[in-house]
Order: sequence, then C-alpha cells, then structure tokens
Amino acid sequence: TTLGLVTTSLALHAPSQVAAAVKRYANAADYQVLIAMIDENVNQSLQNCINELKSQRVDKVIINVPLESSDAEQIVQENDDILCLFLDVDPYSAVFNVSFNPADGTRASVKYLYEQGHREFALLAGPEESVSANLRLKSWLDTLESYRLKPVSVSHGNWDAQSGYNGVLQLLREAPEFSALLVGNDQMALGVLSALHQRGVAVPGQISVIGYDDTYESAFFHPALTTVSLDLDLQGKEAVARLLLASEQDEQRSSSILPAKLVVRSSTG
Ligand code: NPF
Repeated sequence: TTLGLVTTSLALHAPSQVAAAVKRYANAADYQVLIAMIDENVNQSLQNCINELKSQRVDKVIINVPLESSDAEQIVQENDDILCLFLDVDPYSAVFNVSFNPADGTRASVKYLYEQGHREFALLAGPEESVSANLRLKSWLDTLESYRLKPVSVSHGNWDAQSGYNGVLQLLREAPEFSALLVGNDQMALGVLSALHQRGVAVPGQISVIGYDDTYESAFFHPALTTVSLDLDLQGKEAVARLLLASEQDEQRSSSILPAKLVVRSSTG
C-alpha cells in the first residue's frame, strides 16, 4: 500500500514533474508514496534513504538518482528485501528500469539543425556525474561525427538555469563562433535564453537553441523553446505500473525504453 520514491532535488523541473506523476498514478492505484530526496549522488546517502523507507515498511521503491550500472547493481544486491526500479540509469543496464532512449531525440536535433544549414555547433551538457547527461552528450557527438563535424566547444552545467546562464556567457567569451547551441535540459536553456537576450544576441537570428525534456513551462519561454520532448508523465506512469505488477520473481521485472522526439518551436531557424 506504500511505494517509495528516492529522487534528486525536486527544485529541478524534470525530476519534480516525474515525482508528481508517480504520486498521481500511485494514488490512483490506492498506493501512498513516501518521498526521500537526496541532493548529492553519494552512494551512502542513497542507502540511507532506502533504509529510511524500509523502516517505514516500504518494499517497492522507484529510484530517480543518476547511477552507473555497476552502482545500481550493487544497490540491488545489497537490498534484497526491497524491489528497486531505476529511472536514471543506462537503459541497457541489467537492472529493472524505465528510461528514455538517449539517441533518437538527440539525433533528430542535430539532423534538423544540419538541414537548416548549421555547421558550427556548441554543446552545453548537464553535469559530468549524471548518467543521462553523458548519454545525451555522447549521442550529440556521435551524430555530429556522422556529419563529419566536431563541436566548437563542449561544456557542462549543473542542470539549473543559473548554470545555463553562466555557461553560455563563457562560451561567448571563449569560443563565440557557433550558430547552434544544444543544451542538456530546458532549465539550463532558460538561463541561456536570458543571457543571450541580455547580450543582444538574437535567437534564432544569430544563434539557434535546442533544449531537452520539454517540461511544462518550455513552450512559454521566450522564444518558445525547440526541445527534445520526454513524456515525463508517462515515465512516472510506467514506473508505477511496472513496479506494482512486479513480484520478487525476475520474469515480471520487464524494463521499458521510452521514445524521445524533437518538438520544433521558435528558438531554432
Ligand atoms: C535529469 C536528471 C536530473 C535533473 C535534470 C534532468 N533533466 O533535466 O533531464 O535527467 C532525467 C532522467 O535521465 C530521466 O530518466 C528522467 O527521470 C528525468 C526526470 O530526469
């Protein structure tokens, strides 16, 4: 009757949207949700969160914390009294997970910009310790390479708007020769749009910007953000459904990879 959710900071739009969906779908199935939020991805504190949930008699938990496959496998091994489903691991890892295809939306973004005539790409990825940020970055690089292109610059933010704001200003200072900017999530893209506006750089006239996530607010940015749309509500729904169906038998733990697709709005041209 009670599900656990361990999540990274709910100050971040994407995880908060997933948490809202998990709660809604769990409640609809007559389950309560206990949320444990951790700020840093330290294995110890993840284990503390799991222990906290166990002490409240939770025996199924959704973990939306970035984990390398080996770390996720270790968590599973060390917690055989609680069933874990992961949301931020490599989709092809062996653990029970519901995650997004990291390649389809990123490929579509690069292809779209290439066909619009762009050849000078800058990349502003999410944090280096994030699994999903790295998978998105790798796919951007692979796709650029398939067009025989190398990015003019690669840098990292920490997912929040301030880091996007600072990140693009640094790009403009250090390697300003780009006409297209791919950003690791929409919240950083919000900061990017703000900084470019302040510097009088036209979007998309001088620089085209593509975000990632398509959170609820992204269509209301100015200009409305072109982005890779993840159905975060569906991720929450699938996670709850699969966790409730799964028993301790392995056969019922089927993972699922959800599609991501490019949504073209007004920040690209
Ligand atoms: C994250 C994770 C933490 C903070 C921001 C984002 N983001 O903006 O995308 O990535 C994704 C996960 O990879 C994805 O599976 C999903 O859980 C989403 C909420 O967070």
